[in-house]
Amino acid sequence: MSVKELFRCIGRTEDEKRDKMISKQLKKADKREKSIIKILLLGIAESGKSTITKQMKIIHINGYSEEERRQNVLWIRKNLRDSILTILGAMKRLDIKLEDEKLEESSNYLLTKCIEDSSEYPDEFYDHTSNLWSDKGVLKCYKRSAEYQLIDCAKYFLDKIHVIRREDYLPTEQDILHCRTLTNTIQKIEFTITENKFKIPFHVFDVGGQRGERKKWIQMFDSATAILFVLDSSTFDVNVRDDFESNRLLEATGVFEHIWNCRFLKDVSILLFINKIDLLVEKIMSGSSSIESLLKTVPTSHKYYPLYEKMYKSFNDITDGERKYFVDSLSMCKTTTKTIITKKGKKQCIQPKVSEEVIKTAVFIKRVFMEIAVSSKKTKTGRDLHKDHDCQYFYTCAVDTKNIEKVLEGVRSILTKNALRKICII
Ligand SMILES: Nc1nc2c(ncn2[C@@H]2O[C@H](COP(=O)(O)OP(=O)(O)O)[C@@H](O)[C@H]2O)c(=O)[nH]1
Ligand SMILES: [Mg+2]
Repeated sequence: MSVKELFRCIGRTEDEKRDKMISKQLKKADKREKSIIKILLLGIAESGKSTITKQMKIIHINGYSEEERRQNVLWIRKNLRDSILTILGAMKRLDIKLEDEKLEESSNYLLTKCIEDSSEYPDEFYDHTSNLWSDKGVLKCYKRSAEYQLIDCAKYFLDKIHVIRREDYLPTEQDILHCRTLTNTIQKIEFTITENKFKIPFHVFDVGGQRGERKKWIQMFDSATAILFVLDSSTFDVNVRDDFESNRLLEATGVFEHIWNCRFLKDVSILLFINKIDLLVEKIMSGSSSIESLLKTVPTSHKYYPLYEKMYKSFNDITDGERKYFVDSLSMCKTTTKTIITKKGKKQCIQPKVSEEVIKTAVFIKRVFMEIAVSSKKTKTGRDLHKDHDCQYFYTCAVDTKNIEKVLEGVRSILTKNALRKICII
């Protein structure tokens, strides 16, 4: 072999070595890419998507630093202001009077001086709000909040005015979980979970749920591993914000059906979070609303009337399994527990018994959505569109870290098994 040939040979070997290395790296990158679990949080506005993202940060990343907690102060004070202004506005519309007439001055102050967004809240603001919040008329209007649009955290923050008003107020994690902020950009959080000694990366995307924001969802569908569809179970008697014609549960049903039948998601499983079960319990137990009254307000010509009517016909007929699943999920919620003093004078946390009506309502809502998810749909070529994906449901309370921790454990185990199977590890 001539020296020239020898050099050519060495060159080829180097090229081959490099090619081999590149292909190895590409395979590794592909494996890593495939192993990423990409979760999209979808659902209509105010269903609890951002709260679930916050819980993931608390459970899987390192929670909220002092600085991050401080950044929420202004949002919380704004939540407080929005809450009292909404209630006072609704009192006028619903013609509910203040019990203490002297508080008219407080109401006028807030309705005239505090309507602009502000970063400063003077002492008078807190004094007037605090006085009004203890008025029976204001409370009566708060209890009728299904008839107007009030943020869910209203009571939580109004009960804490004395803390929130302090100059050195630093929100707790619970305060952050209750804080309502508007999501109008796509937010992403990343964390890693170790399963069978393999590090599995999770990328979670939180999007806006308002009608205008839903157009942006489709760009996220590519390479999604799972959809986490969040549904507010407590507002079956409330209309969509800015649309007094449209019921929130019906709107969520339509969005869910659209996602389930979307051809870009035909092999993406859906995890349905039937959320805000704490508020559902509170609403039904107070006797202020029922599924029966919802059915009475849905026009018989509505697309989903037959589905709702069919599910309502079996309202009293629930299985032991369905009952147990709801009761067990509720027992994981710290939020709904009550503290009692035992005969021996000790404090004890108990989960109060819920009425049959609560359980049946939770089962009714689950059945509506699962009915959509089990119905088959054929493509033009006659294939079953839903052959490669399924839907599993969980009852959740997104503001309850204990409940979400347990639910996410279940979700994680489903998803990591799928991911490891995909990259041929198990
Ligand atoms: N009580 C209660 N409040 C909740 C629950 N989930 C969410 N919220 C509150 O509902 C409001 C809207 O939640 P958010 O996560 O912003 O909804 P998103 O629009 O879907 O992102 C916030 O004030 C949350 O604290 C829940 O399970 N129980
Ligand atoms: Mg959000």
